[in-house]
Amino acid sequence: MNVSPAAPPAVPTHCPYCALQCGMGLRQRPGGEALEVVERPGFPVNRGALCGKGRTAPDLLAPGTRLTRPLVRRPGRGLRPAGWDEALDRIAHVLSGSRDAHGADAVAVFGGGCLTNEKAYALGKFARVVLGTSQIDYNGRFCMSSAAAAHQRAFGLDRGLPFPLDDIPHTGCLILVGSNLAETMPPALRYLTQLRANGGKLIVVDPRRTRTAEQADLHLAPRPGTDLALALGLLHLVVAEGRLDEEFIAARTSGWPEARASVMAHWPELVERITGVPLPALREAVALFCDAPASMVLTARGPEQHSKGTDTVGAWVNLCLATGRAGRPFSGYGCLTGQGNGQGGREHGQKADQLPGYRKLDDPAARAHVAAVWSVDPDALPGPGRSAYELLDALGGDVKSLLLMGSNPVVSAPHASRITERIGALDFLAVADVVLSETARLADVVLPVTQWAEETGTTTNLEGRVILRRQAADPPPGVRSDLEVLHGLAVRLGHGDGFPTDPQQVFGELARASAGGPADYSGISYRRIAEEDGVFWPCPDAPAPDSEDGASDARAAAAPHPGTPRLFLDRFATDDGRARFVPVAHRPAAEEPDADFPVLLTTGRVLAQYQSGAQTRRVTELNAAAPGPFVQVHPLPADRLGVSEGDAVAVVSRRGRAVAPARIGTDIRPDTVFMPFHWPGEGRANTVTNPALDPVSRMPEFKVCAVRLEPLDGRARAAL
Ligand SMILES: Nc1nc2c(c(=O)[nH]1)N[C@H]1C(S)=C(S)[C@@H](COP(=O)(O)OP(=O)(O)OC[C@H]3O[C@@H](n4cnc5c(=O)[nH]c(N)nc54)[C@H](O)[C@@H]3O)O[C@H]1N2
Ligand SMILES: Nc1nc2c(c(=O)[nH]1)N[C@H]1C(S)=C(S)[C@@H](COP(=O)(O)OP(=O)(O)OC[C@H]3O[C@@H](n4cnc5c(=O)[nH]c(N)nc54)[C@H](O)[C@@H]3O)O[C@H]1N2
Ligand code: SF4
Ligand SMILES: [Mo]
Repeated sequence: MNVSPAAPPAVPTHCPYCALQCGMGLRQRPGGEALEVVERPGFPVNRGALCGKGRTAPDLLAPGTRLTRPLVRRPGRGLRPAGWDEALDRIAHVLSGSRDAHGADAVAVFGGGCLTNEKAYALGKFARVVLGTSQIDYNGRFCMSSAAAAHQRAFGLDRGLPFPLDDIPHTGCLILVGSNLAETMPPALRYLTQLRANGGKLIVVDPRRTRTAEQADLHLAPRPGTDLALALGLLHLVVAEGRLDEEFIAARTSGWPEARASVMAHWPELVERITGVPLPALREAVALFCDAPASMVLTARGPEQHSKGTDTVGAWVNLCLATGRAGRPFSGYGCLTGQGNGQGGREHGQKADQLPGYRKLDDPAARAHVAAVWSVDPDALPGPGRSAYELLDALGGDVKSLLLMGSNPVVSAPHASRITERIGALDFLAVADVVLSETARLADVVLPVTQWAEETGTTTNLEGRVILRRQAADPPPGVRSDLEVLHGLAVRLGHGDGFPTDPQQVFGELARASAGGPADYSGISYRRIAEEDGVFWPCPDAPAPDSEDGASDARAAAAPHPGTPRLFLDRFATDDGRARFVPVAHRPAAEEPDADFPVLLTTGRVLAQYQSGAQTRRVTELNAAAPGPFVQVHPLPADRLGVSEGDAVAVVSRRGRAVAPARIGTDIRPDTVFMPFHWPGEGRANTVTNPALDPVSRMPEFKVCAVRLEPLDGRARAAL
């Protein structure tokens, strides 16, 4: 009898891509080297479901797809393979030379939200302790920084969702603002389906009729860049219709009188004119939101990636506060974080103004605490540095050398031709990546690093749930982990002791550094994460708080802190425990249409590609599903231009032009075109986008700029 050997057990882990961090199992294919993905139905967030990116993620591990040897540039020529010692020696030599010649801030570090908590923590420590530079920031600045800033202002704490996704089906009405969940986090669609099955209502706010908008009871399609006016208009109607929750406002908030004044200046007819959303639809939205016993607002990049993103999110938060839809079960405001570790990546110190545990770099007590964990003098820690775009924009000026880990700004930064030129003006660029990205191609040294399935580490998903990615395969020879890279450089720069390569050891130090901070991980361990399907921060190293009736019997006192799935139910994280209304007023985008540039461009994502595409463009199945860029355009402007489906069109802004085939359909506003940003070359959307920054979050205006469309023969049709 032929008995086939039992399939090896699958290693429970998580997807390498987005912030949903879907649970998956990885196991060796029978008889083969390659890994296969199997369902992990027990993990609560996705219950086994995966999108195509998750399913095909093992393709990233294939030799030929990924880097396996360090590369070093021959002076004035191409990259050649090199040994690790040569590559690391070269980086250490040049970075210390830059520092000696031009000062510590001549060396910069740029990180990414794809890095595990351990890596993000080690990178921030490396910049401050080994390099002594203030010049560190990361791509999360381009992602959810506006929502993070608004969270801090209103609630005193920034965690993307203040409740688990599991709460969504139990709310009565959800307003989803500028999130195309159906393409950007497909397994999360089930929460919307359950919500509607339970009788709850879904409102989607998006200038395009997306696959997500198709699920909605009500779709509002505002002009890009007008969500601030929209939220103020809805709140105006709330006041006018007597729907305020005065009791909640009095008991749990501050600042309403000041906020009210600005709300009353945004009367509905004005808002209708600014946004293009008809008044009856505004009224219907208010009725759905307020008639429900509980309701939520979730924002994503649509309203956030603007030069007024922080105020816009503030306006949506105000709507929740004024109606008593925050700090209560199944109600509240949340932001759908984007990258795999977009949440944890913004907590542990790779951000320009930050120390681990979401501490502030300019807070003397925070400096003292973290300096003690790092065994350094607090006065030796540099101060806050520049934000991501400002840092990239300064390359080749006072910043001479850059170490980049986990980002591909040549494709993903706004005004990318300018940033590519600044990268070219550097004395020296070192890139650690898993693939030879467009940015790595410009480097002087490229370091091939291990990736998700080849290493262990934690990420923090969009709910604030700290989870564990486990190693499921050996890395190929020649590849080292980011932690090993930082260790190797630290040793060469005289700081060998502080940079262990074992992720669990790094996590232990991170947990201590975070103790007592807003994002307190000190009660979290790899063991607990494994046993509990993740642990929600804050989770101090302390006994469980007293039970509700105030009793604290010996057993409860001995139990560890359970973590915090739901925030703000008793108090907000501000000094007085009250949520703060912020008075905000609508203002135009940094660039409004005019005679020369009469159309609005907005940008975003498609299902099968991820971010700069550095990874997903290398996966055959995904590339077949989404092979290249396109310009989504309404038939009215297309007809006026004489453009048919598939015709190449140039999208021209004050910064440059991108060319891609037209995709014509009525699922977008006639005054707006949309481009995904996943591709380099002539179809690169970011050649065109506007780097105007939000004054608080320093978020660039990816989601709106003024353009004109030209059919490819160059005929400019300003008449559009
Ligand atoms: N397939 C895929 N999934 C991803 C990613 C990916 O690259 N590909 N990236 C991950 C990351 S890092 C992130 S940040 C998330 C992003 O997730 P999302 O925010 O869902 O993605 P986007 O496509 O950038 O933008 C969402 C929607 O905003 C709309 N929009 C544009 N301008 C405006 C506006 O002014 N107002 C409003 N209300 N809406 C507007 C767009 O039409 C778009 O449908 O996705 C994550 N998941
Ligand atoms: N026009 C426009 N531009 C945008 C946006 C938009 O909506 N419109 N969205 C913005 C947003 S929200 C984001 S998040 C950014 C993202 O844009 P990028 O910062 O470019 O993000 P990725 O493409 O994910 O690049 C990550 C790089 O790190 C590598 N990598 C992955 N894992 C690891 C690791 O563990 N270690 C190391 N060393 N490298 C690793 C990948 O191979 C890849 O090359 O794009 C922004 N740009
Ligand atoms: S939704 Fe996000 S985490 Fe889940 S499988 Fe797709 S890319 Fe991975
Ligand atoms: Mo993002």
